[in-house]
Amino acid sequence: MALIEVKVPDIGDFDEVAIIEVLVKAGDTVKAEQSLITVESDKASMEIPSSHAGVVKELKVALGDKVSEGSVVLVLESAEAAAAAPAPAPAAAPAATPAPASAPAVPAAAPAPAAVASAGPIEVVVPDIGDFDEVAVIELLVKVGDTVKAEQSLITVESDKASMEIPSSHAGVVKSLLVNLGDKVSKGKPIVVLEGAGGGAAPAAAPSAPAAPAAASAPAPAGAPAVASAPAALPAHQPGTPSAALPHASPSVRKFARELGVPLVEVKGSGPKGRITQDDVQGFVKGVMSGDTQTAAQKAKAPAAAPAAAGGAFPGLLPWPQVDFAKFGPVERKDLSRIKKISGANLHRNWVVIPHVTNHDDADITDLEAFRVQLNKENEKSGVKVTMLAFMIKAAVAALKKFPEFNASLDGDQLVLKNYFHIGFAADTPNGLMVPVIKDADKKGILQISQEMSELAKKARDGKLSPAEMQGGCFSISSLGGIGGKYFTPIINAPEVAIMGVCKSTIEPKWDGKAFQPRLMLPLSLSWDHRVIDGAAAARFNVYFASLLADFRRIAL
Ligand code: CAO
Repeated sequence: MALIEVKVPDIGDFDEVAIIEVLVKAGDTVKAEQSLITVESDKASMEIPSSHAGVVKELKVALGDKVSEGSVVLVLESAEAAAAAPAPAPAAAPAATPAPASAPAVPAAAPAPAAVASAGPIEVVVPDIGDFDEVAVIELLVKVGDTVKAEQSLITVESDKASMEIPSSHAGVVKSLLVNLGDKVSKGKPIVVLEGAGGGAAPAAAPSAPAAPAAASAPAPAGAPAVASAPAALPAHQPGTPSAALPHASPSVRKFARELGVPLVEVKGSGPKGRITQDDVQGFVKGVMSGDTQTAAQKAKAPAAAPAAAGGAFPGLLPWPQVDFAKFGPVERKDLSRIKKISGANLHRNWVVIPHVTNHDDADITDLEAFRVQLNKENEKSGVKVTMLAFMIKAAVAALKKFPEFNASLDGDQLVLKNYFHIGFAADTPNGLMVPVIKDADKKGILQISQEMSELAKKARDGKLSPAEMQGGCFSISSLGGIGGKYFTPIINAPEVAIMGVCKSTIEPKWDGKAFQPRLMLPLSLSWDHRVIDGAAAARFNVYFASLLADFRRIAL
C-alpha cells in the first residue's frame, strides 16, 4: 500500500479557486477520476478528480479553502504503485484540467471592449476552452435586443465535470443569437452577433459580478434546460415567474436537477453565496410533491390570482402536516439512505406522472414448480439455484415479443419500440430498492439468467452495482414471492411502460370441470401506463404471461 498525495492538477490561469464542495471523506473508497472536490471561480466551476484509486486516509482541504495547481487535496492509501501513477497529471483529470484555462475572461478573443463600442456587427465566438472538444450549451443568458457589456456572460456551457460561462468579448446590442440550448460548441463557434454598443454600454470597465448582469436579461428558461428537455419530470409543478437570480450550482448538481426535471431557477440555494446543493434540489422535489414549494413570485401572486392554490403543485390539497411527534412519545430521527432518497424521488415522480392501472391475475405454476424443483436437484452440484423469477424473465421476453407496445418508451408524441430485451428485477437491499438489469435475456437460458441474477442481486446487496448494470431496462419484474403477500401495485420504472409484480404462490382449489384440484397458483400484478397501453392489451398480456408459466413449452412456439 502506498500513500499518495492527490493534488490539484493544472487548472489553467486560475490562481486561487475556492472549494465549494467536498465530495469525499476520510475512509471513503474512491476510483481513479472520481470527483473529490468542486472548486469555483467567478465564471466556472469544476470538479477535481482523483489521480488514483484508493482509500481516503486524510483530507487536506476544507470547504471554503482556496486552492491552486499543486495544492494537496488529500492523502490516499492506494494499492497502485506510486510510480505508475502520473501524480496530479492532467491525464487523470482530462475534464477538469482545461476548463478554466480560458474560461474567466476570454483573454485571447477579447479585444479591448471600449475600442469597438461603436463598430458595426461583431460576431462573438467561443474562446479557447482548453482541451474541451465539444461542450453543451446549458443556459442562454441573453436574448435578441439585450444590451450587453464586455465580459458579460452570454451562455453557460457544461461538460461532465465543469461548467463555465462564456463572456462577451465586446459591448453591444444582441442582433442575433447563433446557438440554442443543447447545442454543442467548441472553440471558434460564433455565439451571438452584436451591433455597435448603444449609450453607456461601451465603457465596460466593470466586468465584476458575472451573474448579476446576465440575470437582468435572462430569458425565461435560463438555468432550466431541464424544464425544456424533461417536461414530464415534474409536470404537476407550475413553474413560477423566472427568478431574477441566476442559479448557482455545480455541474453534478445541475445534472442531478436535470435528471429529476427540477428547474434550478426556482430552487433556493442554501450553500455558500446562495449556491444550490443536492439537498436543496431534493428538498425542492419533496416540497413540490407535498405542495409546499411556491416561488416567492407565486406566493406573492397567490392570494389574488389563485386563492385555492394553497397546495401549490396540487391545487386544493392541504399542506403536508407538520407534527411535533415528540409531543406524543419518544422518537428518534434517522437520515434516509442515499439510495432511498434517489429511488424515492424517482418512484414519487413515476407515481405522480404515469397514469398507472394494475391488472391482477393468477398463473397455475404447478407443473413448472415441479420442473424447477427437479432442475435444482439435477444441478445441485453446479451451485446455481433456479428460482421462479428466472422463468418469469423468460416469460416476460416472450410476452414482450408478442405485445411490442409493452417493450416501449414514450418520447413526446412518439413511442420508441425496442428490438432488444433487457429485463430488470427489483432487489431488496439493506440500503433500499435497486433494479439490476439482465441484458439480452432473449439470448440467455434459464441457468445463465439464474446465475446472473444471483450475481447481480449480491452486488446490489453489497452496494457494488455499477450504473451500467442498472441501465437499459425494457420491463421490470418485482418479486415478493420469497416473502409473502397476495397482490400489490408495483410502480412503473420509467421510462418503461409496464412492470410485473409477483407474490407468493399458494396451493388453491381449482375446479377442473368435475372436481376441485389442488393447484399451485402464482399471484400476478401487472401495472401499466395507460397513456401507452389499453386495458384489453394488459389483460391479454397477463393471460399470455400466465399461460406460458402454466405450460412452459409454449415459450418455444
Ligand atoms: N412463490 C413462492 N416461493 C417463492 C416465490 C414465489 N413466487 N419466489 C421465490 N420463492 C422462494 C424461492 O424459491 C426461495 O425458496 P427456497 O429458499 O426454499 O429455495 C425463496 O422464496 C427465496 O427466494 P429469493 O427471494 O432468494 O429468490 P428470487 O429469485 O425469488 O428473488 C430477489 C431474488 C433478488 C428478487 C429477491 O431476493 C428480492 O430482493 N425480492 C424483493 C424484491 C422487492 O423488494 N420488490 C418490491 C419492489 S417495490 O418496493
